[in-house]
Amino acid sequence: MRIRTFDEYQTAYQKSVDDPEEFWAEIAQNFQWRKPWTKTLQWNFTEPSVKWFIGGKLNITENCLDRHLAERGDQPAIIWEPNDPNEAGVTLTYRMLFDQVCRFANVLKRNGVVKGDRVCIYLPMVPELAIAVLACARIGAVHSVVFGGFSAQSIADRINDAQCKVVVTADGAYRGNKEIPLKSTVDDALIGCPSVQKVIVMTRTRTPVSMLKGRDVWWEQEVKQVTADCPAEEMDAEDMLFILYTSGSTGKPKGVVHTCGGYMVYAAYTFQNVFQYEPGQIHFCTADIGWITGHSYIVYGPLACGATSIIFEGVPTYPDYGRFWDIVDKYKVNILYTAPTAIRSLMGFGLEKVDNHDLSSLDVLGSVGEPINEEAWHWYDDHIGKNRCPIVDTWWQTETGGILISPIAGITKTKPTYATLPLPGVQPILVDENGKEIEGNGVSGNLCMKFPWPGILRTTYGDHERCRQTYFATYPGLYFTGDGCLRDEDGYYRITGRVDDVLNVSGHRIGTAEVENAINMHTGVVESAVVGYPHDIKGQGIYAYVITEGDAGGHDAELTKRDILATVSRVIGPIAKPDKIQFVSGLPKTRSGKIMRRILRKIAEGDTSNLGDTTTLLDPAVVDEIKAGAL
Ligand code: 7RM
Repeated sequence: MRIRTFDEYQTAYQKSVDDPEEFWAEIAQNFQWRKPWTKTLQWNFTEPSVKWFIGGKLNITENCLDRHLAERGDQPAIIWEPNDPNEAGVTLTYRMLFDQVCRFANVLKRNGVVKGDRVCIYLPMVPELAIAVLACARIGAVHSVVFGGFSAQSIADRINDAQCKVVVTADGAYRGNKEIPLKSTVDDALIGCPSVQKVIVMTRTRTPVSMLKGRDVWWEQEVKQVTADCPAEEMDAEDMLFILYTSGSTGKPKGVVHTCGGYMVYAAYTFQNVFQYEPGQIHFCTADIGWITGHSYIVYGPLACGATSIIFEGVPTYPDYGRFWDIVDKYKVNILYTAPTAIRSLMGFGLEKVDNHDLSSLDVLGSVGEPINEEAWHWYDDHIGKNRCPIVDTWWQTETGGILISPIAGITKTKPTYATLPLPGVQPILVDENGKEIEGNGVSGNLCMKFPWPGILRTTYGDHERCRQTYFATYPGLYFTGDGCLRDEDGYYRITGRVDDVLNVSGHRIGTAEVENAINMHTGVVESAVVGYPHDIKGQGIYAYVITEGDAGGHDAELTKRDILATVSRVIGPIAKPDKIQFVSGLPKTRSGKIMRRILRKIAEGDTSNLGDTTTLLDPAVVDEIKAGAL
């Protein structure tokens, strides 16, 4: 399963194209299956229907835990670094993690959870988050982790969409110098969530919380009532493992569904190969487990490979902007996997807090979540990797389950800002607007995939038609990523960003339609249009054009803006707050009523010299007004 040279990469790649079933069957042999599969792959991209390792039976936690006990039961599986560096951390060996997962799995059972039930997890970055995730997987319950930065309304939407039976949360969370109430947010959410029968609450901040009799129970008390004996549920390879909500260009976030067998094989294979993980290495992925990066490269991928994975509760700038380097130095981190936005924000503080740490343990640096600009790439390379650590710029999505296009550390020659080459099993294709393949090198187009890999999403929860429409209908026969892409003279891929109405703000994926809906819920707002604009640190910032009833540009415009931000925070969460709000009296629309976002994007970018063709506009005068008032 391990690629060691560029020749081996090329051989593996060729084989994965010539005989994908045989290629993935060999890799899947490296895992523990209760029963072997009878057919490796069945698929079509029209329904779509993709099934891997058909008939195979397994439990992913037997692969992430049980399997390692004999050989590395006493090796750390998880190292937890708290928000406050003066608080003691926690190290869980594989045996300890196994024990705690089994116990919490029994707690879930005690509270009525059975195979197939959905469990919503809303926790800070504490070991219990990984424990809760794995406990669900152990008993065949489907986890739906919701990032701690989402609002009560967003939690409620996700709980209702998946009809979750149980919620696992904490009293509160520490993030930098802030204390964030979690349970009270869950309480607000649950007013509109009739499917929820039980709430399991762990204590973290010990802030006072309301505990409803018959519904709310304490994590710590529950685990005392159970044994650590919990046999793993036998799962079909295509049984659902988890749902993870992600934003698209229209409507509410979709519940991306991943299944047990293919996801496991893909997360582990890509972890091992992209980062060239060696036994005993310490892996530090700075993402939150509330995003796919945390699912695949903090929890499942590393644990399936028997690695030691760091869970960091805090933020890169607390108590100071040297926190990442503290952690690298303290635990002798070998693999560091972070986002360009973090690199860009730390770059701005200079080298003082970098150079007073020993970073010599680092072997591999990873980047994920958004395009990495040349300057950040070089800063990472020069000052963190000291020009001796390969940088892997890993391109992938919630829907892909794992990394699709990336260098293999130390093996693929890197090129700043390029995700370079597809991993074995991945068959990218660039197409033009009409879906016609763009062949050859030195070209760009819309990035699609023409063949399934084991980690591809299977459906969007409760709405398969939406899955088909979103990913498989734009270009029949292809999976459409929503990203634009350039293929250079060497056949190297560079992702240029979304071509749809999805924003990437600090590596967080946010739909413009979602933000518009939230703004439109604000009193007095008639209509709004949201676009992205280049932001030095966040990658993209959110620019909102808002029409209000009456005169919003009057003396209380600033106050109204702050109120709108409060509404967006309440409806979606603080991560979706616009950076700029411009009040306008109209929006540039075509005669058929479509907002011309191209024009709004140009103005938000500060480039008003050439707005392109505006002849189809209903009222061209509105553009001059918007230009004049641009922020
Ligand atoms: C892993 C993750 C997916 C979107 C994707 C891209 C962008 C992710 C890179 C990247 C350029 C990268 N999942 N993206 N990685 N763009 N280079 N290395 O982020 O579902 O939250 O977002 O993120 O636009 O479509 S995600």
